[in-house]
Amino acid sequence: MNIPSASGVLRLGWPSLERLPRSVRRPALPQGAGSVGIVHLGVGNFHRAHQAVYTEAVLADDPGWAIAGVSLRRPDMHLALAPQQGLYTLIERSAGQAPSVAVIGALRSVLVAPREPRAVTALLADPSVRIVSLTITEKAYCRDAHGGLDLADPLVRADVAAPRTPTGALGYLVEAARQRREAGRPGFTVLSCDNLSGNGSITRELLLQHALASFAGEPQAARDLAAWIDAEMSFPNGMVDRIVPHTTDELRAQVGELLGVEDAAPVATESFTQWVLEDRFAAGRPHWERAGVQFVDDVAPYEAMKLRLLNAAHSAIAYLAVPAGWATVDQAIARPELRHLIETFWRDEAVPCLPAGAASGAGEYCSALMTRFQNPALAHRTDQIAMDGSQKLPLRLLPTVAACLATHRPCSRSALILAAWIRFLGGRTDDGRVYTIQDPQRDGLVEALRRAGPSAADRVAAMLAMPGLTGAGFSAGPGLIDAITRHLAGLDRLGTLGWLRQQATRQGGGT
Ligand code: CS2
Repeated sequence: MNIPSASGVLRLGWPSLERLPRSVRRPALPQGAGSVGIVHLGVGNFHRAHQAVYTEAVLADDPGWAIAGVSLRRPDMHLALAPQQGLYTLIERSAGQAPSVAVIGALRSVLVAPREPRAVTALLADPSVRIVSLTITEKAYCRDAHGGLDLADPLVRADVAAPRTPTGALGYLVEAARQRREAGRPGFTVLSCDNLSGNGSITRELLLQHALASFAGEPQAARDLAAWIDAEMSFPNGMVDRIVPHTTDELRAQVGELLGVEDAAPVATESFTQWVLEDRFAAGRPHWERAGVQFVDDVAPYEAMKLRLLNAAHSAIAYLAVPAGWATVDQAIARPELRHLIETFWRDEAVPCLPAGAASGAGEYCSALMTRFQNPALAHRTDQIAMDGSQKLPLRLLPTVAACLATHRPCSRSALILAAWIRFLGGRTDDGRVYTIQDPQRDGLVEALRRAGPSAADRVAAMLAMPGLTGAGFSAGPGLIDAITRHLAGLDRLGTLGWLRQQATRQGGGT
């Protein structure tokens, strides 16, 4: 049955595939072929443009690894994809190249956990599922200021209090493990695809803590479950990389025109893509190496390079661009003053502070990054990257700051980025327009800034005192505090562009 959309245009789906232009790549397997071997928690655009695409590329040879998606909160993805039988358009756009368009069939369904929690646990406990992958964003790992499981987090508290009816990702994984163990079924691989350094190791640690806390009333059972998880499941570390903007109405309209049918959830991305994984899979894996996944013994150098160069620069761009009113990354980086900041941040602070083993090839890596940031075809919004700074900055920027401090290296650019974040939290552009701040710690941050008042020094002190921001092993000394304060006062006084200009014309500039 062809499903017409509200506008009367035919909807993307198996029946309408034959109408698509020849140039559009079709799904690897015919309708209904293959079976689910992966459950993915957190089906957003990143998953659909990254892991699902690698999987799609090998499904013809490996048909047992199709993906069942789970949304842990909102029904949007289910609502968009169910009428399309899970199919969606992937459009790869790079500057000066014709876009490449494909319909992806690897994602078979999307369950909405709050609506069908039992179906989700049953799926996770099904022995044909051998990998459970995650893109749940940094905040959903529920870590405390020291990186352990935050037992005070409302999600963790609820799941620990009622472990058989979980709501959070960790709670679901614990319950799946418990059910599998009880039923004598094998464990599975948990594959974190979020931007945390040591994402697999962190997930393992949090899951063990969650399991122990969940059955704290039966200590022996809790220990047995944790031991089973440790023995039967695996948690490879991985580095994922692809820039994937949110879907806009404009993209939907463009894809509709290109395809001649309507897709409610197309996803656009760049042609660049990278996935580096440790090859520790408890119950097998697809032949992802055939699709370009790099399997290595140690992901840490790749992760450090990506988080501290790409993601840190992204956040720097976002916190300067949003107050300046530069809507997209390519627009922002076209400003020579901002480009200068990013290039000197890389050259003088981030690259020299990379751990041994990560720095080789950093020069070429940075120039390739600049080209990716300049891609005008992506229209990657700066307010998308600006979300959740309290969760992201400790992972992507603070390791560089900590390494600079430890080696007595000036870190004025990092200080400027931190100042930009504090100013961004003020919620007003340079010309006084109000914007929304999205951050799980928003209320606390905004309230702390309000109490601090207008003085730059007081605002910096208030932010550095926030639990979790600076985390374990990092303490800002007077030099760094002064540098952040000077940049914040400068941004307040001259506005984003004025202050960046002044900085760009100065040479050096230590903390
Ligand atoms: C970005 C990332 O929004 C953000 O925080 O820095 O999503 C970034 O685009 C990806 O990590 C690129 O691989």
